[in-house]
Amino acid sequence: MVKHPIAESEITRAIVKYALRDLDEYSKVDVLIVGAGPSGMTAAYYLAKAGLKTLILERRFSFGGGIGGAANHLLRIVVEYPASEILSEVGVRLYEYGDGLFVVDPAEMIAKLASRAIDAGAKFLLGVHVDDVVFRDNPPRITGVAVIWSTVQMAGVHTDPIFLEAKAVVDATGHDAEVVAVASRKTPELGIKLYGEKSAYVDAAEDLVVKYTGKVVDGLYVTGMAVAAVHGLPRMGPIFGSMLLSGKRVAELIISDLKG
Ligand code: 48H
Repeated sequence: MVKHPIAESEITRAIVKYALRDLDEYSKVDVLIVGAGPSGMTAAYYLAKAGLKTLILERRFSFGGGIGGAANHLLRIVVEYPASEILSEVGVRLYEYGDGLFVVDPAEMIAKLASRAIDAGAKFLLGVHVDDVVFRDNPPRITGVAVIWSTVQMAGVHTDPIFLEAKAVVDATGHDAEVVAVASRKTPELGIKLYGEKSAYVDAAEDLVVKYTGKVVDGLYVTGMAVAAVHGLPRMGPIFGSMLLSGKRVAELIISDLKG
């Protein structure tokens, strides 16, 4: 039973109580993923499923990254075998086209990847922009990220960030590899080099992105399109198999590094 009249101040107190509890609880996690696109959400699903405390930070107020824009606004995307198995696992319906290619509804893919990651235990924070990393030397490594609210970042006003710590940070920010880029630019002693994404070559890109998925420096891993940016690999357009396989691969590597 709702107690009437509902006091405005109680709504505020309820929000503050749980929002601050979240920041307290998730200020230090096992794995912190930046970006809730296909690779980040797939990684979050497998990491959380393996029992790792997993936080995913997304600067928009929505999930999905590049999935929703689909193929030049034609509202379908393509996934090939065996990445299609990942979508089957999370309950996304596949429409067989032939030659191992499947057509997928992007809205269904966004909803089901996000919901399965959350059900597995991953925590999403939306509207959070990652603008820097936290590092240590001797040995050089990444130990966390600096965040500000996206609205503050968009307003162009300066505020100092807050810091979140993690045993592993995953750059799943897509084409610009924003986390690796800032680490490389601001902390050259980490020895990180960005080669920049190449033009389209679908068949090569799909294999190479998965192959090069992994650790960039201790504590920092890369998945999805950010792999192409870091390692100078071709793009692949609206076929999403490598994004899913890369998310799964980065999760497997981190699970092995953290749990042995
Ligand atoms: C917080 C951030 C920040 C930040 C970015 O672009 P995405 O969908 O990334 P992937 O790699 O999982 O998938 C790429 C795919 O969508 C794609 O673009 C393909 C396959 N292109 C091929 C081609 O040839 O063009 O998602 C990245 C997410 C987005 O939601 C961003 O808003 C978010 O990361 N993000 N979040 N802090 N600094 N930077």
